[in-house]
Amino acid sequence: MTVWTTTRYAIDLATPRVMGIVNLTPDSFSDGGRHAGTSAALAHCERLLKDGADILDIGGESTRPGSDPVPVDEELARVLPVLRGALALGVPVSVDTVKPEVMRAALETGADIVNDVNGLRRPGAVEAVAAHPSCGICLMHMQGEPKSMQEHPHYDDVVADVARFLAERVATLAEHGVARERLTLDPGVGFGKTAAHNFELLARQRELLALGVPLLAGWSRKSSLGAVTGRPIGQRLAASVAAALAAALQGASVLRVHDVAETVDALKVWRAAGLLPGGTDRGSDLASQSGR
Ligand code: 7PM
Repeated sequence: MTVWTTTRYAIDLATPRVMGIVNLTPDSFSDGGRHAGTSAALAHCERLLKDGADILDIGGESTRPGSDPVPVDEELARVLPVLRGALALGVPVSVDTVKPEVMRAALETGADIVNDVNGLRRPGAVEAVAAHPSCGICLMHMQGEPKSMQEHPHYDDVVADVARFLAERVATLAEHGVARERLTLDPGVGFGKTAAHNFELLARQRELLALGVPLLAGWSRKSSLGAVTGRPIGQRLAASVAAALAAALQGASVLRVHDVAETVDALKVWRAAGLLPGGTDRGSDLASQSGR
């Protein structure tokens, strides 16, 4: 049985799990000030849980494609109040950050998982998670720096390059005493990659399973989906669900999504059809249902 060991929860990855995105950008929940922003963000967390999210991922927008970094104090002020509330909701809570200071404060507050799009490469980041006895960790691949990474992405073999990078990060964490059971690996859709690179990573995603660590995939609303559908970000729901299912079919254990309800329904249908590995707790209970 595959589990993802985190601070408070051993997450059963026998079936793909859904991680709901809680994006704490100034434009998301903050019109009305900091306190109102926190309440609105927590209401969104509760919505995602009703919709069937297994994990919540809270991000203060530290590293986004094309963006400037956010100061530590600002990121802490956005993330910590929501984290405190989310930790009371009964599911594992992840914090999306690249900053060791934010990692330490989040872990001190009780965060279950550190999700780092930079793969814990900032000085002190590995030490921040290694100092914790059991927090979960998502290590993502990114080529270049957020501000410029989409200018000229280049790979000899994108899957081999991503696999080599992730293997090196797993080895570094092992040297610092972090058990493999605490990790998931993420190919980093859209982080220093063209649409062709992203789709090659999806087509060949199973090759990354050879690393022996569960995979997390984040396709939700991303520009590669716009590239194939011609649709703007607000019209990528069907494309996002399709990509999440494809990632699950290709062996991803955790799907990071905005549209939790739709993704959960889609997974239920594929699970009922035997296209995905089992799972019972939040899955369909066919025996107790009528034939409609
Ligand atoms: C603007 C551009 C806002 C991009 C937000 C984003 C991932 C992640 C993000 C991912 C993991 C988004 C991204 N993407 N963490 N954080 N994997 N592990 O689309 O793909 O949410 S931020």
